[in-house]
Amino acid sequence: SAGDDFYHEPALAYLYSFADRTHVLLRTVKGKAISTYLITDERIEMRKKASDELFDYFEAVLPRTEELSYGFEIETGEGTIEYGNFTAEPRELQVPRWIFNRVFYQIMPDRFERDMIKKPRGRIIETGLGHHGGDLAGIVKRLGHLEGLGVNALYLTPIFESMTYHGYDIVDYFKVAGKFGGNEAFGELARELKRRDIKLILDGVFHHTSFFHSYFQDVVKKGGESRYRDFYRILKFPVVSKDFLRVLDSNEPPERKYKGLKELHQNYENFFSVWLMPRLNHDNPQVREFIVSVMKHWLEEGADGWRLDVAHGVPPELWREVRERMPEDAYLVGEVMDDARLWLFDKFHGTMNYPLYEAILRFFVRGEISAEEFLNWLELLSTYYGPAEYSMYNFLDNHDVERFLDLVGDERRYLCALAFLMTYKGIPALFYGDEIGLRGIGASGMESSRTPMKWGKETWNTKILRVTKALIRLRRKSKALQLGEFRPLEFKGGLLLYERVYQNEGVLVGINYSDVPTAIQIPEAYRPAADGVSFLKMKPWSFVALASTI
Ligand code: ARE
Repeated sequence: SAGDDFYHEPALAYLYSFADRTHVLLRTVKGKAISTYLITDERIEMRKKASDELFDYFEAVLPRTEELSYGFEIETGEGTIEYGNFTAEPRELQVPRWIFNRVFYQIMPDRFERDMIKKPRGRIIETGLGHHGGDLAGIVKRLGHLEGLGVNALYLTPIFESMTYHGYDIVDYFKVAGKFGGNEAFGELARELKRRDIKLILDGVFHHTSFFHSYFQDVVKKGGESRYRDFYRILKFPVVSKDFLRVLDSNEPPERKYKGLKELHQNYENFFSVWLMPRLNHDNPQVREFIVSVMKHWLEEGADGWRLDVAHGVPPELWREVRERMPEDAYLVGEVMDDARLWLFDKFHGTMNYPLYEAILRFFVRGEISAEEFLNWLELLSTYYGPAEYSMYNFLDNHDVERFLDLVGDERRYLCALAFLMTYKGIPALFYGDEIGLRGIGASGMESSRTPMKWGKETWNTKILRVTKALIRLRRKSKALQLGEFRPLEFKGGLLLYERVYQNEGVLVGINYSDVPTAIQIPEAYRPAADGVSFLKMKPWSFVALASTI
């Protein structure tokens, strides 16, 4: 029956409105439909958008409408089939309006800039390349650099009291770390950012706390008698052995000590077997209250949103509750490593877009997929996320992955990928140092990207800086790039050619990601922006972006 071969429901992400468009999607069993039509007052041919192993997805994009009565006509090998009869209001996601014209800049405070001379450091744990001494006053000092670059939103990795340089082991959620300048420095930073209209999101580490958080310390000391015993996922009391505590308090050199601790058994759940990071018990309503109170507090103190660490390791329902209880204009971004559908729509406004990053790696870095396959991947993600795509946090770089420039090894390739990021749907984000061509350090694995920022201009890659600035400027002034429909024109071999369209504004983007020159055809509407030519030559590893009234 039609019901088995074809599928549509008048709900996300099959029927939705975003900006000036309404989108209607239809899923068909792979290979079944030759062409499909959306039947409203008109008969509109739907575009085949993507395919996966089981299905093909078709889409019609219409001028925005508040209500739609429609059905489908499907041409198959065995004749034409009519499917569905719906009347529905396309859904629209509620997201903070301010996010769309933003370009994020991510900073790991320890590695950016140091300004205060003397700071209390307290107890520290040395890992990786250790503490470099950056602080919040250092960020304030360099806000001119951010403004010059054109970024207008900031994501800071954890700034609260902790013992490591990275700060993912929080001991006090209501105190900005002394090593970063404390609450006072935060107030100053928040004020300076507001003055410059730069939004701020903080890193919320609520999957686990530090071993040294007072709640967990209470459990370590009092065991089953602790009032915080249900804050964590304890397997057995005592949570650590006497041996563990003895090694912990010993004067052994850090490396020996932490290796020793790692080998000693622990009776609690944690983050990836890291003893320092005991996992919170998210089923406990008190833990939920705690999370909500911390998040609200820092929004009141001047933050504009949160990036939620290991969000995929926390039950999605908790994030729905959080979403309901936060102010509507707080941007909530979850760290979700793969398919994020469970965590979007009524939970996070966006997630760190790892599936997009994976597609980018396969096309731009590893050359494993052709432009055609890259497009299919993009369009599949689009069928999964629908309108949420526009509020995803998109990146080429962050503190957990190798620097993109190191991965592609060449500035032209890097800039092609950056051009894609800045002209695609979703909120683009840079990682500090990307703009100057900062390279990774020889640290192991994921910490390699955390090179201290270089402030000596003689070390900067000025081409990368210039092009990055130009791309940010283009992104910020173009509603088409922020809100517009994505229209693929030609994806072939190493060539990506597409349009972004919003109202009467269009941007044409061509990326020649190959070692041979090519030429692209310029659609009529963009010719004035291309000095009248109808073909444009493109060098190897180059891109072009033309903005025009269409
Ligand atoms: C440090 C070292 C590591 C070492 C680890 C254990 O850097 O090389 O393996 O210690 O000894 C923070 C610090 C890290 C630190 C870590 C533990 O930034 O430097 O590691 O704490 O002390 C998974 C998670 C994902 C997580 C990444 C890192 O799913 O949530 O791993 N990302 C967040 C933050 C991190 C942070 C933490 C979580 C902990 O962004 O910076 O680490 O609060 C595949 C898997 C993913 C996996 C990913 C990376 O894609 O599918 O699940 O992500 O690989 O390993």
